[in-house]
Amino acid sequence: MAASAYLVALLSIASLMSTHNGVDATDTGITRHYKFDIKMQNVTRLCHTKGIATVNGQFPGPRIVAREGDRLVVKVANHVQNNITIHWHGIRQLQSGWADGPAYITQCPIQTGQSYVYNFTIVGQRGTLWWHAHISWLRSTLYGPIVILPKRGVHYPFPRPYKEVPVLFGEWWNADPEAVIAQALQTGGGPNVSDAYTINGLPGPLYNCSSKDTFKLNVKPGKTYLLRLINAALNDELFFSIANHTLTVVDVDAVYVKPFETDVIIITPGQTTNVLLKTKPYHPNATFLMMARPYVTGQGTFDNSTVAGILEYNQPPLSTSIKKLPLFKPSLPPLRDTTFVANFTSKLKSLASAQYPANVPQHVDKHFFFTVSLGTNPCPKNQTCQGPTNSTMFAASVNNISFVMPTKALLQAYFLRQSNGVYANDFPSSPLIPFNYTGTPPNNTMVMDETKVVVLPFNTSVELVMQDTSILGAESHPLHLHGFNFFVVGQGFGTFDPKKDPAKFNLVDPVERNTVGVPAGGWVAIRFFTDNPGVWFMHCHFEVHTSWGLKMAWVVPDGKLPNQKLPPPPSDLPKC
Ligand SMILES: *[C@@H]1O[C@H](CO)[C@@H](O)[C@H](O)[C@H]1NC(C)=O
Ligand SMILES: *[C@@H]1O[C@H](CO)[C@@H](O)[C@H](O)[C@H]1NC(C)=O
Ligand SMILES: *[C@@H]1O[C@H](CO)[C@@H](O)[C@H](O)[C@H]1NC(C)=O
Ligand SMILES: *[C@@H]1O[C@H](CO)[C@@H](O)[C@H](O)[C@H]1NC(C)=O
Ligand SMILES: *[C@@H]1O[C@H](CO)[C@@H](O)[C@H](O)[C@H]1NC(C)=O
Ligand SMILES: *[C@@H]1O[C@H](CO)[C@@H](O)[C@H](O)[C@H]1NC(C)=O
Ligand SMILES: *[C@@H]1O[C@H](CO)[C@@H](O)[C@H](O)[C@H]1NC(C)=O
Ligand SMILES: *[C@@H]1O[C@H](CO)[C@@H](O)[C@H](O)[C@H]1NC(C)=O
Ligand SMILES: *[C@@H]1O[C@H](CO)[C@@H](O)[C@H](O)[C@H]1NC(C)=O
Ligand SMILES: *[C@@H]1O[C@H](CO)[C@@H](O)[C@H](O)[C@H]1NC(C)=O
Ligand SMILES: *[C@@H]1O[C@H](CO)[C@@H](O)[C@H](O)[C@H]1NC(C)=O
Ligand SMILES: *[C@@H]1O[C@H](CO)[C@@H](O)[C@H](O)[C@H]1NC(C)=O
Ligand SMILES: [Cu+2]
Repeated sequence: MAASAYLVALLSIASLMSTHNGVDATDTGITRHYKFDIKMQNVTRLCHTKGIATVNGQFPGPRIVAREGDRLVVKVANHVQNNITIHWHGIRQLQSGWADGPAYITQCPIQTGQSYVYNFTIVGQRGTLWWHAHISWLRSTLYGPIVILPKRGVHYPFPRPYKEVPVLFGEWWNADPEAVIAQALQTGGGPNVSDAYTINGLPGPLYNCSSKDTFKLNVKPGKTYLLRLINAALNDELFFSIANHTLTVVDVDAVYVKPFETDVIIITPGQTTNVLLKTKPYHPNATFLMMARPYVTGQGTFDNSTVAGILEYNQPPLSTSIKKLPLFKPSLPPLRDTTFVANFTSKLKSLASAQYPANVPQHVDKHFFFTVSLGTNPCPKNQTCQGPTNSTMFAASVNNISFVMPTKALLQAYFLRQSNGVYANDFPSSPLIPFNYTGTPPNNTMVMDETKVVVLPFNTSVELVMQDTSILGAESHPLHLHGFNFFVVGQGFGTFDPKKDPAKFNLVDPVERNTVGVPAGGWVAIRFFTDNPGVWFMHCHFEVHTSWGLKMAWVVPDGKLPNQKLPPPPSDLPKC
């Protein structure tokens, strides 16, 4: 078994792709085994060498490749001093909530020397997802791609690419990110910003001492490449562009979209975007930079640097060498170009074809209105803090509740009917004290610190409007929902108007995804259907905001039918 697991892990996309034209349409999926050994590895970036937590010594971590319908069995063994969990970001986890991974939500952490087997199937998804650690800030180095190919014999709804390339954006700190967030939570201030962004772990030539650490994409003329873009950065939405090349967006968050062309992509942490890159018909006698840098909405300091990689055509004309070719740079939107972002997101639509329908809930059983916001907690009495004032610490909240992490896992507490003392069921469905959310902010910025959930009956269609607020400055928040995809039926700036705005909702072909940017000073409306029993985390995918409490959970009890029930926990589920 160990040998075959290793073999599967070594399979490249290319070798899987070679069987892609098979004719076996009755494929019901196979089981793919992976072994993830969490261990320290010394790596050097920006002339700093440090030990980082990795999977199997790789940074970024290993690529998981599977087909829609396959089962994944991943044994995670923890050989580092930190507690670890792994989350399979965007995987629906139908009836397999025990494998979802957020620490203290669906499981206790895998402690040093322990292991845990994540066992789940991929149902009805195709495209790119990713895995990452889901405890504290350890995902800064523990992340990797999940490539989901269509079922054997099923084609993409776009021309078959010549090659497929995962492109992961990350964020690098010379310091230990665990020390960075620990310091911020202690002082109440904003955490130190990163030292670089990375493409596939490499900062590239625009940073000091990093030009050899550059991601290079070697291409042939006249071919179509599928780039699987993943934003694994901790705290930054990113613009991305490749000089002199147009990209065609075909899939987001492992759901096909109506293709559209663009020179620039905006991608929030947690999101994935598959794009087709058509290379020039002839060798262009040039090389091209691909670059990413942040889209910024907040007031705080941020890492304003730029990561670059190189798009290089192979076999330059005999008379020239690659080094002598002219280099072109893409132009990226200004850091605060909200107009570009609104324009881009308005172009995202579900494919909504007969084969890939958009099953948008047309009626709503339960309505929710959540503010997503910054706020404050009081500074401990004997301390001077670095929050917005010296007597406050930064916090963040949903409906003014800053979620307090329990010390037992919610899913276990729910399943064993031991929620008493762990969590309460009375998370409010709308703010307790309404105000003009995008007008003059209230004087009192204090949050309530609680562990509360919403219980949603099985088979319920839910509409959730998420509203940013002006408390401590409007800022966009990439909200990620575990356990479900949702349809983004509407969004806008200012305060949501329940009388006028629903009339403009798109219930025909809205984009379906698992992470959506709530616009700075605006709102977004999503719909989803509770077809999955379990406890499902929802949180801002800016890690700093999650650390400050911008998170909550939904509890969905079992349905009546046998295939609507959560099975008992696996025997190796970690304890706490
Ligand atoms: C990393 O480097 C340190 C200091 O040079 C060394 O002690 C340690 O053994 C190295 N760790 C690994 C996993 O190579
Ligand atoms: C994974 O889950 C399936 C379905 O419950 C089960 O048949 C299989 O034995 C499990 N595999 C492992 C390695 O736990
Ligand atoms: C954060 O930055 C400050 C100022 O540069 C520095 O003194 C501090 O050590 C840094 N904190 C960490 C955890 O690296
Ligand atoms: C790249 O684009 C620039 C302007 O954006 C143009 O001047 C240049 O000729 C282009 N180069 C190639 C090789 O396409
Ligand atoms: C590239 O250079 C070669 C040889 O110098 C030349 O034949 C070719 O036309 C050039 N191609 C383009 C697109 O400029
Ligand atoms: C980034 O921020 C630093 C410090 O605020 C500033 O000096 C620099 O000009 C900024 N760089 C860019 C590209 O905006
Ligand atoms: C949106 O972007 C397209 C190009 O992609 C541009 O033609 C159009 O003018 C933009 N619309 C707005 C409102 O900025
Ligand atoms: C503040 O008081 C608490 C308990 O009274 C103590 O544990 C902590 O070390 C003190 N902190 C400072 C900065 O003095
Ligand atoms: C905290 O801020 C207040 C008001 O700005 C100021 O009067 C006070 O001296 C500050 N305290 C410390 C310890 O810096
Ligand atoms: C909320 O505040 C904004 C900005 O000041 C203002 O434009 C809007 O009219 C206010 N809305 C209501 C309902 O008062
Ligand atoms: C809020 O603060 C403003 C000025 O900072 C003050 O005029 C107003 O009375 C305060 N409102 C309340 C409810 O305390
Ligand atoms: C790891 O998790 C256990 C169980 O929640 C906890 O008791 C322990 O303090 C944690 N250890 C570290 C190093 O965080
Ligand atoms: Cu946020």
